[in-house]
Amino acid sequence: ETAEQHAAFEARIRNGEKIEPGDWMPAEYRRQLIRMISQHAHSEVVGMLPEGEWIDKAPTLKRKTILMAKVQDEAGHGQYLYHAAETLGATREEMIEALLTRRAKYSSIFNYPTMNWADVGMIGWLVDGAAIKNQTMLAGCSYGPYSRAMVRICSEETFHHKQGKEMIVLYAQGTPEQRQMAQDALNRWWWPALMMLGPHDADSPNTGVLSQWGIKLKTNDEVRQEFLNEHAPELLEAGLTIPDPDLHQDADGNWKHGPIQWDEFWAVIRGERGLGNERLATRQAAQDEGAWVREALEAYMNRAAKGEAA
Ligand code: BYC
Repeated sequence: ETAEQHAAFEARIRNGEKIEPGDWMPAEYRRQLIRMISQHAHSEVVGMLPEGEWIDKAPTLKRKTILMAKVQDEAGHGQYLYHAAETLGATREEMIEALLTRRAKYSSIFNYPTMNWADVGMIGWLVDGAAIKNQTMLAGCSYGPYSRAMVRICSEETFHHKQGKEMIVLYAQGTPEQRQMAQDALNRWWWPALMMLGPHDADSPNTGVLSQWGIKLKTNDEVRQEFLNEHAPELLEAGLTIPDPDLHQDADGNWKHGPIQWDEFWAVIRGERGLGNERLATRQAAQDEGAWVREALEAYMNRAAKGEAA
């Protein structure tokens, strides 16, 4: 890597140009993108598990079809994102291996259990709401395939967000049991949703280089502030109580949260708290059970290459 190559690359970023597969890029730019995009893909796929558990328990056919469509969308998002990472030279096999051996992370949020039906609505409202704030920012990122994947993913996530909010607002106005179910879900998902947007900026080692190269256009705390400013007033308006005694609006109109339990965040990521071990065991089982399909495909491709396939 020469100083000239770096200077030309930095100039392209400054001009707002998209970097495309095959263009020259610093090895660290490629590494950071593979890390982030593959972790994002793993999050989509693991993210199917907490909600998928409720498909056969949905209270009505309408809710069931909405949930099935949502979970299917997450699988599609995983596909686009694995493909985006493949354009950087990562193989699907390496990425899956990194997930299953814990070398790659996935979002902390999916290690929390879904305890009641309102959790499905709360995930849509809060988790998809947080994801949209983060991903709208990433839609402007400097790597072409990732930024274009984000545009489509965000439009699908907007439906997910709306169905979650519609469900929770309805339950919050419903019977005492429904109101309690919605409140219980908020009590459990509020803090994990704030944490999911990543550590505070002072504790975020990757933000510097990601911002310099136009991958992250906002910091973790900036995105968290946007999330809070939209969701805190809407949850309160729905008649729910946000489980944070320190929550308040400052003189500039920004909503401020109390201290976040970062020990919990890191313990959840390491699999010491929550369902990390169960989630990975489920993915490992899916990998093992799908082995015969991959073998059959490979045998077919080999025969086709020799001109033998019918
Ligand atoms: N969980 O330097 P930092 C969805 C890690 S799926 C686990 O700030 P960065 C959906 C971080 O990786 C939404 N780990 O990192 C799907 C780093 O460790 P490594 C998923 C986390 O990259 C189904 C270390 O902490 N979205 O919407 O600058 C159903 C230090 O952090 C987390 C994406 O993946 C976390 N929450 O910023 C419903 C978006 N946060 O890798 C919904 C793409 C941080 O150095 N990713 N870490 O070992 C990003 O935008 C950024 O990677 C982050 C973190 C904002 C998440």
